[in-house]
Amino acid sequence: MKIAFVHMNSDVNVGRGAGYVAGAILRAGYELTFFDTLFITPQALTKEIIKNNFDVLMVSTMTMLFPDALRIIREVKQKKNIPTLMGGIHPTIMGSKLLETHEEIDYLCVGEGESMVINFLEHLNKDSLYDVKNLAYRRNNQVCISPIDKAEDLTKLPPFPWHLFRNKEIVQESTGFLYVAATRGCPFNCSYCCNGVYLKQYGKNYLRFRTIAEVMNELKYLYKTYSPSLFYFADEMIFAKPDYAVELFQTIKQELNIPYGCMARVEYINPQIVDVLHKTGCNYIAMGVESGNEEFRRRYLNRAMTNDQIEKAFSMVSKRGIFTSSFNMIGFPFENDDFLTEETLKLNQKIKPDYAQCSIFYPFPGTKLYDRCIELDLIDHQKLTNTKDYYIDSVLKGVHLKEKIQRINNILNPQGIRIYNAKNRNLFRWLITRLRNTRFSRSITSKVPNHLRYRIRKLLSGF
Ligand code: B12
Ligand code: SF4
Repeated sequence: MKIAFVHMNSDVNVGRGAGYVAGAILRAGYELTFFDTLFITPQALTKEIIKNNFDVLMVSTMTMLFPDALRIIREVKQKKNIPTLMGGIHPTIMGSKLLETHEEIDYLCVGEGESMVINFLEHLNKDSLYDVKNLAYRRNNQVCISPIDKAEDLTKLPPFPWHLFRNKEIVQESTGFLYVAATRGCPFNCSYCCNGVYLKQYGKNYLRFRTIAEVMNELKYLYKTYSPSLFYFADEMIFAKPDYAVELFQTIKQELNIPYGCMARVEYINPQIVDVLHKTGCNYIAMGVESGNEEFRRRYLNRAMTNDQIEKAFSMVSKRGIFTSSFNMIGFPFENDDFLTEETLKLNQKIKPDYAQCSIFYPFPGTKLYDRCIELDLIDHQKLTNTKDYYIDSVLKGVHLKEKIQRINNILNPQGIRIYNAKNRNLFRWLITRLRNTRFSRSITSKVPNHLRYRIRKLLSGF
């Protein structure tokens, strides 16, 4: 069976979910052609699919790229009626509703796809197809959903098919970062994040950890093949089991000794963890602030950390010379959004991250804040259909944030986007260490007061 697999993509990044599902198909011995929409126009893609006589069309998509995914499926279906299966976070959160409104989609994968897709291919065109778990389908003009399977056993995942992606997607050109993942899931349920959908589907079992040996094998292969300057753990919550994170980072130090970065919630940052991060080569940490107003965060974003915790976490990390980045959001569906933004600015000015990232609230279906937007009829559906990322403007009715986000970005990052470059930084660190150890520089630095020394280090750490 010949499968056309389309990864809907809008950024130079490896699609982790699409990759694992494609990897499972390849491991099972099927013929698969992988298309990444970043590198092929919808017209050329449709042509290729028709020309090559594929038996099945599979598409992986996020919410913002769903309209484009639908267009591709529709075009293919008009010319050749092959079965279509759509998977990814969007079908997962929308469930059977998508089949009710879009007749060009035949099947949906609702939830994780590695086991499901193999069962699907084995049972396609048979009556037993309806026993396949995580499947939404039509039968006798009715839309049905089969039961959800248990969460994937991460020790049984297929090898990640890095070869399906281009080198420029694998290692970010501007930073030298290579995104990897050691875990799946997050125990929290922020009101704007889709993680809650997975929690509802799978319960606590959704949070899983790959074995450290497997992660290390992958990192060694990646290091040898792509020589990134930093491995970035884009895991939702790698610190959910702090002992696991500590062991992983120590093993990276012992066996590879190359810099790494990760995302963290401030609640997990304490002196012991920071010490481990510093000693094991953590060079970059991104932590969520989202809103500077503690009460708003707790009541409406379901994020219970205090401002004091945020301040302490950023201070502990940056004192160790680790590059810090904060995640922030504006354009919340509440009347006091301008006030909230001011609070967010104030908090960022206190914590002084090396870089402050700011996005505009986007209502993802399946989240609490989406429900609020629907209830109050706040969404401009035209804007929603045309929005492909959440840095440009709001999708709420009558809300225009283009100028505001520019202003905020200028205030938050007066030096512009400070691209972290691990290669330059390592060279720089090496030079500094060398210079610091000469008798001349020791005699000079001993005369510099402590608070100034910290400032200079902070200034230099951006390079
Ligand atoms: C890591 C991550 C990133 C990384 C890497 C993204 C990537 N391409 O893998 C980075 C930082 C680059 C990133 C960027 C963005 N991200 Co992001 N990201 C995540 C995060 C934290 C984990 C995603 C992940 O790897 N999950 C694990 C994989 C294995 O799960 P999965 O992708 O769902 O795939 C499984 C199933 O869906 C299914 N499946 C997937 N495809 C297919 C296809 C078929 C045929 C089948 C059968 C099954 C199937 O099987 C997979 C394996 O089990 C999630 C949070 C979350 N809780 O999911 C957000 C999340 C996916 N990101 C989100 C967003 C919005 C973005 C951006 C658009 C942000 C922006 N720039 O504006 C960009 C878009 C990037 C792009 N490629 O276009 C949203 C998406 C919301 C939505 N409903 O679409 C999420 C859910 C966070 C949130 N806000 O709630 N992201
Ligand atoms: S901590 Fe991050 S990944 Fe977890 S629910 Fe909140 S926003 Fe989503």
